[in-house]
Amino acid sequence: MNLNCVNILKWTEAQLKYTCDVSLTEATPQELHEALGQAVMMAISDNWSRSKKTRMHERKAYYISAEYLIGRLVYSNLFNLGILDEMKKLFAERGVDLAVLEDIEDDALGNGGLGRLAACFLDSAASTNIPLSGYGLRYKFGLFKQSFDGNGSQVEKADDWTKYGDPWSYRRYNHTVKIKFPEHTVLAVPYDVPVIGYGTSNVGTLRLWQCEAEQELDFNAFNDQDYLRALDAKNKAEDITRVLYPNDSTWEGKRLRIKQQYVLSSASLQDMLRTFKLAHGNDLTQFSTYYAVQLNDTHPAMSIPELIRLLMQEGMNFDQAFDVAQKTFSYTNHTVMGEALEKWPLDLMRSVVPEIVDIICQIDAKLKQEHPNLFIIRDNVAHMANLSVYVGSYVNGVAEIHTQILKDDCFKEWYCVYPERFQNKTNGITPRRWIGLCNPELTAMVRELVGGDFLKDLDIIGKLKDHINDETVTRFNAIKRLKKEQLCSVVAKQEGVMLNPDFIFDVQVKRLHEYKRQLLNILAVVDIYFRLKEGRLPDFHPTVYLFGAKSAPGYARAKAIIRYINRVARMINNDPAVADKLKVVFVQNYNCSYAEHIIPAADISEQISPAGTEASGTGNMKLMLNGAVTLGTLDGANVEIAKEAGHENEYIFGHTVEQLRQAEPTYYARGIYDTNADLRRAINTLVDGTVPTDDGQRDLFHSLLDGSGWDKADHYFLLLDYQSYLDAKLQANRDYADRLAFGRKCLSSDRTIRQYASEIWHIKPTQY
Ligand code: 26Q
Repeated sequence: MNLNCVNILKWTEAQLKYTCDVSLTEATPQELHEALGQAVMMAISDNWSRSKKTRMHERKAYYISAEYLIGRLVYSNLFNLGILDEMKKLFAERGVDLAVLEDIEDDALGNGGLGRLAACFLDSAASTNIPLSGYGLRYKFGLFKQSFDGNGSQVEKADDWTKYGDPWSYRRYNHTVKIKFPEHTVLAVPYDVPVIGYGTSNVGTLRLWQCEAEQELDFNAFNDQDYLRALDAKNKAEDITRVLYPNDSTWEGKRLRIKQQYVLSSASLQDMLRTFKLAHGNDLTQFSTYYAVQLNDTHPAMSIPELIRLLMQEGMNFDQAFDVAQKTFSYTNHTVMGEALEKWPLDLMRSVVPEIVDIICQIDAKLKQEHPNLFIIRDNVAHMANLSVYVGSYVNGVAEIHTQILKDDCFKEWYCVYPERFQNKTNGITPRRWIGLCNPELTAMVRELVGGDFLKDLDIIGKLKDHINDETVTRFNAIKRLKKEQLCSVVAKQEGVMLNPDFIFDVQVKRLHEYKRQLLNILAVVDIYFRLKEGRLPDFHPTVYLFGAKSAPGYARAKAIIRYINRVARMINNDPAVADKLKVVFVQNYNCSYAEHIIPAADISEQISPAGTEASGTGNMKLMLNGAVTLGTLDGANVEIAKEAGHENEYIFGHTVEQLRQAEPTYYARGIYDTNADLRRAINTLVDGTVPTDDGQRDLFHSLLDGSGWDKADHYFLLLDYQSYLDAKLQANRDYADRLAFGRKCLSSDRTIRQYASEIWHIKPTQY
């Protein structure tokens, strides 16, 4: 895109003058962000409207997702426009360091992997000219902000991300739609966020819905001096999109969550029907000819009955509407864990969306007629995943091994009946944010070595292997060292912990969950600590073990793991005997922006879930792209990474899916505890007072060794995989030397989105 940076600077200055009456150098970071954002929005407006118009009559795809974890937009937008460096220079000449925008908060409208994937997909679609738009919810509060108290406990604070404004969206009140519930009708007001592609003039759109009341103020109540009641309707409507649910692994049957999902579904489909009629007229049987809709997990699955309802309202009969819905929708599954699958009690659902329940019942009746062994409704509970497989064209998993498990286990009966519907689409990441933006130093080096723009075609990074020699290894190490220094100053500022950039940086960053086994990692660190003190690890290369993770606020065990890691960190960091060998740090409020500092500095990437539990993982890809070696199990996308990466970049340990299946029936965790003295000593610190602990760690101890209630001991096989994990961890530590660690093949979301476009949505890129 040919943008005039000088104009953007001038517009920024003008905005600052007439909205805040300040000059460039007087402006706060927030004022500067607001003004610069508005200037960029002006600069792209022509391209944005041209992109929309050109596509009006074409077949398009829509991504419906309850979450978009887009992170901070200001740098990535300037980067994708190709003007980040020039704008930095221009501002610097005027005495303003654009680094002050590091204070600007992330857009954290998502929990983790699934939400970040949605954001990567939008970036990739825009950058590869694939006609894809996103629909989502504009939560007033995004994912909570995390800090740790003196106890090492997680403390949550509301994330009021728009408090200084939001320059990256336009409110489009004229496209507001109404959403009906039995007790009230609310407005869904769209906010449009431009999705700026890299190396293209194409601008995509993310449309986020915000709930508002039809009548903000009840004047009768107001006149009666009943001020609370006067605002009742306003609050009740705004409550729906007030806050993002902070769970990412256990499903909770909450009324408000149904309301959110229904607003997302109904508003998006009403909007699509409106644009369909504008472009193609009133013959809605043609809807699926022009629109393909991807459901990001089952969170938007009510879209299926809602489309059927809307089409019937327009005069179609059930069978016709069913047929259109089936051709329109496809569903992506992101988990194999039963407790995460959405199962709505019909009574609860009926009290919120009665007409939707009626339609689900009709769909279920049709299914049971065709296939008596399959079900959507059972025991008065609606299984949203089954609904999505039945009324959809395709269902996909997010890594090869995950898709195989869907076929073999989760949807076995469905796969027998509809084998042609099942596909794999291995996740990917956008190389723009995850190397171009966060690691400009490494980007410059790779560009020079492989020639051509690997940010547009990540496959050419494979050419790097022809360039591994003493000189490139030295350059790579200098860059890694620089990124560690940069991270050290961030960590010093944010956490008050001093780290040494000469240490190995061993990193585990992802949501906190038992299955992700942060506890396995820290137990091994405790073991290493004791061994170091005994002088049993003479050639140990000094290492920082860095953790970043948020726990769902109601997930007691995950919170107990956080407290334990923090207390272990305090013990180790205060022990002068290991000061030159070992540091542990758990950073607060791990989010997209923190990731952009941590990932380029990592040497070792911990991907240690038991085989068969992590659907894909995407952090694994980001770390590999920045030259970290993977310490991981054969789980999720690790399997595909391992196949391609070259064994020098991979430390694989632990049981495979097959081996776990075999071991499970007779697995006895306590047997391992009894025979492995080092492991026993580490586990005992959960209860023996070496580390200050509480009932939470006592519960962890028993969950590992005894199980509780119906839960088996060591559900996630920490003890079973322990020895091979420790061996691999120490091997990686010993091997650490000067080398250029680089996956030969990296997984780009450009490739993923191309595969969705051609194999699921049947759409082609459109050039401008
Ligand atoms: C559901 C109902 C009620 C409240 C919350 C939820 C909910 C919200 C978010 C359930 C799950 C999530 C998020 C899941 C998620 O992030 N899964 C991850 O998706 C990534 C992208 O495919 C994969 O790489 C990860 O393996 C997977 O864990």
